[in-house]
Amino acid sequence: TITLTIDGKDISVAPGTTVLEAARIAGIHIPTLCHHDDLCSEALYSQTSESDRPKHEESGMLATPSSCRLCLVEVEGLSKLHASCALPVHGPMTVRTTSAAIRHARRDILELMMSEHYGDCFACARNGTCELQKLCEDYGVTSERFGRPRAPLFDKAAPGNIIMRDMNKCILCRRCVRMCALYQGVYALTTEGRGDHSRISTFMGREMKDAACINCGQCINRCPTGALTERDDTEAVWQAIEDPDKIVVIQTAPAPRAAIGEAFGCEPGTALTYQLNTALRRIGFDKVFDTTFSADLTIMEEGAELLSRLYKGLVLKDNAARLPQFTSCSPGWIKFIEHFYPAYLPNLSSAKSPQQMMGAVIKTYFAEKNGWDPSRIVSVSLMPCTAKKFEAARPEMDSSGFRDVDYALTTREVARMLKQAGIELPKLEGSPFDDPFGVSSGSGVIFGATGGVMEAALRTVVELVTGEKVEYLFDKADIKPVRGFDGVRMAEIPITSVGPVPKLLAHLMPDFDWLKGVTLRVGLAHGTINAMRVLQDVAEGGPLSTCHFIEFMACPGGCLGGGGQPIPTDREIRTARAKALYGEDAHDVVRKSHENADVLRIYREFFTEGPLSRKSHELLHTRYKE
Ligand code: HC1
Repeated sequence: TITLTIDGKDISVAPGTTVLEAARIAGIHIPTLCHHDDLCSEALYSQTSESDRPKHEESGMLATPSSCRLCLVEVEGLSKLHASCALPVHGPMTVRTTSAAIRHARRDILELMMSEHYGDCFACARNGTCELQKLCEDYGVTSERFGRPRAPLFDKAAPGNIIMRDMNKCILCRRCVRMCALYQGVYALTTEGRGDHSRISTFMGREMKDAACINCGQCINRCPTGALTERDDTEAVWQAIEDPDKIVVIQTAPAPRAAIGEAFGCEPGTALTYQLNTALRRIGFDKVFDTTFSADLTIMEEGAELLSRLYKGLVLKDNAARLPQFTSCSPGWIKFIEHFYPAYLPNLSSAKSPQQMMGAVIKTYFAEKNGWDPSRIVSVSLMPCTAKKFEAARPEMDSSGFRDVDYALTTREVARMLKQAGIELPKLEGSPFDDPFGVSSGSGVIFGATGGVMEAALRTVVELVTGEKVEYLFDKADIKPVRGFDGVRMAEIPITSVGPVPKLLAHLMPDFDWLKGVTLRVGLAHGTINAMRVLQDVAEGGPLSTCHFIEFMACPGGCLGGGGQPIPTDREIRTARAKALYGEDAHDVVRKSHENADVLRIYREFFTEGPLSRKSHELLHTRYKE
């Protein structure tokens, strides 16, 4: 290691560490708009594969682009100011991060940025969370020394996009480009032009809706300004709430409950599940349902599908039953496989996502139970995800004769609605979810973290097959081998004994004897660049090709790191949110999907022929085409 001194503090770092990173390690803040903790060299080292590294190094993608120049520092013995993100530590150095010259230079840079920044801060979705706005405030940028554009320089995104780009607010930091390439492997965004003519664009300058974008929103979550935002659906939802003829219901996904507090000043990882219910009723929703109920329903259908595929493949030798089965609840992942790996579409579970399953049973089972006309119901979802807007609008998602979900709102949009209503969320009393979708299991809650869907599926499948409590194999039903944040993971669960086939699955197979002695192999990937690695491994007959079931989540960390979550989101924040979800699971009375009383009731009252029956196929399953 090398020891350097920053602002009088000695710090030992590995050679090659940048001065900016060394300062961060020492807890010394240096302002920057192009660096992001998810895109620092350490994070990227674990994120990029060895084979990809030379390609990324050559394109300069791995290094902070050093484009904003705000991280200027003074180094003893060197005459000028230096951008600390581009200054590697190669020997003992003495660095100052603050001085009159540094402050003036930073203010000059901010004033120059503002001279090209067209946009009304008050009308911007990032007002209050904009990093540029914050720095202008910190550095006293109050004048328009170099002027301001009086008219937009670029057109705004056309209607129809889910990811909205406003290049009038772009500061060319390239966080979005690097995130899309290095974490998602999608390359929907690129930098075009040189020097003064540089701009962030897409292939052939297409609108995002026409580019090979998966709508994951990871670019939005890294953007320092309002140049990237999601389509705002809040006004349409307010209108529905105001309409006396409409019954407006909302379902809340697992991940937002562990994150929405951040928008109200809470520490990351503060779970506000029940306060959120109270708040949503207060702003006018008629019913608040728990998406974790339909996550449990998904596990019943997807678990039954896995057993059915295994039976057809291993016993009936039916090659049409494609293995490994892939999870299908992450809409960014679905779009990724549709765009880039369509040959693997038959591997996708046909189960709709919990969002869509909930939508389908709201407008059928729930409407029937209450004697309500489904055309009067407006079904809204609170999701951590921008791609859920795309999923809700997919043409496949209306098998009940109505759209399963009418509006998918992100965590940020709902936080904004609550603020517009003057609600101080953390101060509210909690209240329960509404019947008949109010019971959740811990399994449904952990869906929001990478590995959660797999853990939920294993708790149920292992118990249904063996007839024994999964606790025999895993202490407290915590299936730790599938947890964690490694980008690609694998785990094995041996089936040493089998029980009789439960009544709910009796129409699918006569017995489980064929499973005795089988070792269930499962895989996991989060961030679509890791999904790509898994698919390549499967294609090449590598270890993951021997898996029976693989969970894929488009966003780093799973839904808790979704592109619709509060900004900022980084590794530390994802870890805190995961802790909150696993904490809620650990304290839940019901922790397994097949023990959820509301799920068992819907199979008694509505899907009476069980999972994978004609009716469940019609409402709870779908097919994705090339
Ligand atoms: Fe997710 Fe899912 S967990 S996809 O990550 O399967 O968005 O939170 O709601 O649908 O339950 C997202 C989260 C979410 C669905 C569930």
